[in-house]
Amino acid sequence: MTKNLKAKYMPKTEPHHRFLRACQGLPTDRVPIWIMRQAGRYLPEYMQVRREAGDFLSLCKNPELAAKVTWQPIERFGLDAAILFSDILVIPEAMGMGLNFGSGEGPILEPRIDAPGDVGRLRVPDPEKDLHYVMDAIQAIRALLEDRVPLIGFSGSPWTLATYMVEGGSSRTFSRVLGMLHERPEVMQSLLDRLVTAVTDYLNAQIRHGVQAVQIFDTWGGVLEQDEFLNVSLESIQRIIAGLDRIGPDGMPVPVILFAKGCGAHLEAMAQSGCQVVGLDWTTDIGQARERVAGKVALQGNMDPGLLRAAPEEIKREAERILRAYGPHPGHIFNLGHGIAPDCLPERVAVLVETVRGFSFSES
Ligand code: 1CP
Repeated sequence: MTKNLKAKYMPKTEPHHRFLRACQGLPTDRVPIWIMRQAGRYLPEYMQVRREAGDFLSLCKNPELAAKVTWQPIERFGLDAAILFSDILVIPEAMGMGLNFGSGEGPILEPRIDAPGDVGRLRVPDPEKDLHYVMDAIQAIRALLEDRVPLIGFSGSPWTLATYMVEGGSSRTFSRVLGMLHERPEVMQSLLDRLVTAVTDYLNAQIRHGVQAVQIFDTWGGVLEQDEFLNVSLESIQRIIAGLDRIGPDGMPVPVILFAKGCGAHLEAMAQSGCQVVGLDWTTDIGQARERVAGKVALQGNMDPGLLRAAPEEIKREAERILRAYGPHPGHIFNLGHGIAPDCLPERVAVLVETVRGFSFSES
């Protein structure tokens, strides 16, 4: 009797989805897989919905269509997690910047941030109001998923968002944003501080509305010199993680995944940031990475996205090499080391997913 009562009223803290279990380092029946940028231009069905929406940003702002494209790669490949269809740059837009995804040449943010007064004019968004379309999309996606797979929410890191805001878009040299960091560090710090508040509020709102894990993308962390990565980018990420509500509305823990591209040298520091999972790009050996952080965090990754252009046998061989390099330990989530390219063939993605889903250590 006491036992039954206990079973009924104890909070359920052990998830059943293999992706969420792997995030917590719990054993799984097989290694879960999802793919960064899994919903996108390489899928003909995505292009069709994008045409229906008119353009990319209108698609992000239409909750029903955003839910539809979130579901497409799950349905096609049988992936183990869905990721909210949105973009990291909706935050600078909600802070008051103009955002345009021009055809071809990448995003444009204007007017770019330069003077201290520009930072002062940026508002800290109220996610329920200024980003309500994201919250509506989360609810629409959860309804469509029917708990078949968990939903990952996300944000860019303050440093990565700052690169786009100061450069006015994508960059190859990062000269303006690095110039601000070195020559006017106080302006950079005030921008990062504002972004820490904005991102913390935004991720907490995503959690309240039903995302079951969150990923922080520090795509451009690797542009920074070593101490700068730790003191500038990772420091601001740590403040965000410390401010997150770590239990979702369903009473389950909400794991945090930290993906910082080009930052494999800082694995130990990232593992101490408060996150549960570190995402690796393809330049670090995942077996060695596991030895460096075993028991502290789970690892996500880390196949070179360029290898999806290789022949099917080579894709299979590489996926199996990564699975064996990590070994038969809990806490591995298979993924690419960065987002999938728009020219990738969906059939090659299917080869990868089937390889991971069919892999078992007992047969190897
Ligand atoms: O349809 C289109 O033409 C738009 C292409 C596209 C898509 C599908 C962009 C433009 N963003 C997205 C969606 C997106 N972006 C998702 C959700 C989809 C999914 O993962 O299934 C996510 C998580 C992002 C995150 C994002 N946007 C990052 C971090 C991840 C990464 O790849 O490093 C970054 C840096 C962006 C900025 C961005 N968005 C889009 C472009 C062209 C860019 C610039 C990239 C650059 O500067 O190189």
